[in-house]
Amino acid sequence: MRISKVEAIPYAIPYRKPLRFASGEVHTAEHVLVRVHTDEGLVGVADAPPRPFTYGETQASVRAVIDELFAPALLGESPLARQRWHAKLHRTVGNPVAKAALDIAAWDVIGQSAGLPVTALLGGYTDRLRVAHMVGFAEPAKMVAEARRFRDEYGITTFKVKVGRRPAELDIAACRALREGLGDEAELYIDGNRGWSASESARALRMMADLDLAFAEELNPADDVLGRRWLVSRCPIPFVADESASKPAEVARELLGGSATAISIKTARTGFTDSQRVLHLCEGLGAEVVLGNQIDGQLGTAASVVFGAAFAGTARRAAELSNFLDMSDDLLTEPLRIEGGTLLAPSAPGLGVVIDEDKLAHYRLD
Ligand code: MUC
Ligand code: MG
Repeated sequence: MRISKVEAIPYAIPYRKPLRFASGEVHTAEHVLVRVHTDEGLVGVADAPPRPFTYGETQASVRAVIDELFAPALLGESPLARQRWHAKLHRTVGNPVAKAALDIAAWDVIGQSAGLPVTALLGGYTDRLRVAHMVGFAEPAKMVAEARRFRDEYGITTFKVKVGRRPAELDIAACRALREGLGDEAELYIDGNRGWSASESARALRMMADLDLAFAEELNPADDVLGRRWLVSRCPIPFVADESASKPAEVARELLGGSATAISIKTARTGFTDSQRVLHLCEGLGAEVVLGNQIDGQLGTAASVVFGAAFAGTARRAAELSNFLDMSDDLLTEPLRIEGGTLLAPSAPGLGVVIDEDKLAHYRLD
């Protein structure tokens, strides 16, 4: 079986409600649907959600790098020869989201050809994950109302709160309101998306010391490695690297250098192959992992749950899988459903999802 065609299809679906955070805001899912075809007629799919403010990739750049550089490298290769074609892709240092989507789409093909769900092929640990919801910037009362709605409608009790505004009192008030509004049983953690300096972060953590936060994620600039090491040395809770550890080598650097104690794994940037490498590094180095969200739609969320359910390390805690619920529409024929605070991994072969061709025709931009 050989890869015979690779498609990179740009599409746009508006959000009902934008997500705002310290490094940017997202109003429309301007993503790229990636399809890997084989000479045996199988088609694997994956979503590439460009995040210009994080990795510098845009919808146009994802499409161009796939069409001009990565697709030619994959054509004629066996989808199974992952280490072979990964070696070609990784000659390019950047473009993580484009590479990850190709990896996931190839795994979809592999699963379909084996007649097995990819989650079983990867590890088969469980069939579901507990869900955490990411709450973006708003007035504290609105943030509490949103979290309560997700708790009451979907059974979600873990919330990641976006912080990193100035003055930090804005975020401290929001976190306090969430703790008071949700009670002790809710699990809360914060993500600064690099918005504060190391000393501002330390001060904010001190002022929130009574809020029982589970984690703090990427509070200061990703390049401020020494500042983060200083911060981590006085942080009483696990400190999650997200943007500062977007690939396996950076994960090793951050953990061994003492500038992170936990890692966010995002399949949208490390696919399945490199997400496994990240997970195994974390297991070896004794770091917890959080299955993160890159503001994914349903297709990206399906990939996250397929990966996360495969391993004990990623299934241990609630995974960020719910922000697709804020999109006005999506591309799958069978919508993902969060019930009782959990999301099931699709059980059909491959990724187990089917693209609705009418919706794709409606939302595609090419
Ligand atoms: C997160 O964890 O930071 C916001 C920006 C991005 O790339 O992902 C989201 C969530
Ligand atoms: Mg983050």
